[in-house]
Amino acid sequence: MLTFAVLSTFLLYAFAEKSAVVNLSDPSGEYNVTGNIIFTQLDNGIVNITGTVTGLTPGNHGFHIHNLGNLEDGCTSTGAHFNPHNLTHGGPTDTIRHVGDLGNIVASNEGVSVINVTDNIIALEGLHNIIGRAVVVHALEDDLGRGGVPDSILTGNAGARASCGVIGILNDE
Ligand SMILES: *[C@@H]1O[C@H](CO)[C@@H](O)[C@H](O)[C@H]1NC(C)=O
Ligand SMILES: *[C@@H]1O[C@H](CO)[C@@H](O)[C@H](O)[C@H]1NC(C)=O
Ligand SMILES: *[C@@H]1O[C@H](CO)[C@@H](O)[C@H](O)[C@H]1NC(C)=O
Ligand SMILES: *[C@@H]1O[C@H](CO)[C@@H](O)[C@H](O)[C@H]1NC(C)=O
Ligand SMILES: *[C@@H]1O[C@H](CO)[C@@H](O)[C@H](O)[C@H]1NC(C)=O
Ligand SMILES: [Cu+2]
Ligand SMILES: [Zn+2]
Repeated sequence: MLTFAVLSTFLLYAFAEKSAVVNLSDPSGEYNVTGNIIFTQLDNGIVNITGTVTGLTPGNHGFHIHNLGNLEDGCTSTGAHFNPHNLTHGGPTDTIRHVGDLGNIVASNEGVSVINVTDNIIALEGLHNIIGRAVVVHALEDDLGRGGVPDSILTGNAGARASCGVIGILNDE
């Protein structure tokens, strides 16, 4: 009986993966972009990002973790990109990037983006922990720092904030 209890506790810890969730909405009412995204930290530390965003214009849309989980003034009050190392803006596979730089999501002609990617930099614990911060989906494409305009190295020049939500704990076992 004791052996069973010890073994089942071990199995629970071995297979439980920490996860977080965000429910995206458009407080401004201008874009009507909504969605739901789940972040799961895998055993190797990589974070799996899955979910769906709807109501987008077709094509690429900047997809970032912003610094603050504050929606007091809509998506505006989520602050700048989550950037604990004070680096310049980049793309998700760049060495020089904000921790929050997740690149673009791609919407179909119906305005739907199905997300199923991984990221090596964001985390659900420690210095790169995104829980309590915000996801922002932008009206325009993120140029990944390569657009050559002043905003490229700050924000990717991705335009207005079309949807956002605060990241919460889904499972922390
Ligand atoms: C997201 O939040 C809205 C309320 O703001 C709610 O109506 C909707 O059901 C939520 N969606 C999910 C998938 O939790
Ligand atoms: C927002 O989008 C939903 C479905 O994506 C649609 O049913 C609704 O009419 C839209 N509302 C506005 C104000 O565009
Ligand atoms: C990420 O999660 C999705 C949905 O559960 C799954 O299909 C996919 O295989 C996962 N990716 C990895 C790398 O674990
Ligand atoms: C961040 O870096 C910029 C230069 O890229 C510098 O001007 C600024 O002082 C730095 N801020 C902090 C808090 O280190
Ligand atoms: C996510 O992508 C992986 C391959 O990278 C695939 O095996 C898996 O079925 C996809 N899951 C979903 C829910 O689309
Ligand atoms: Cu952003
Ligand atoms: Zn950035």
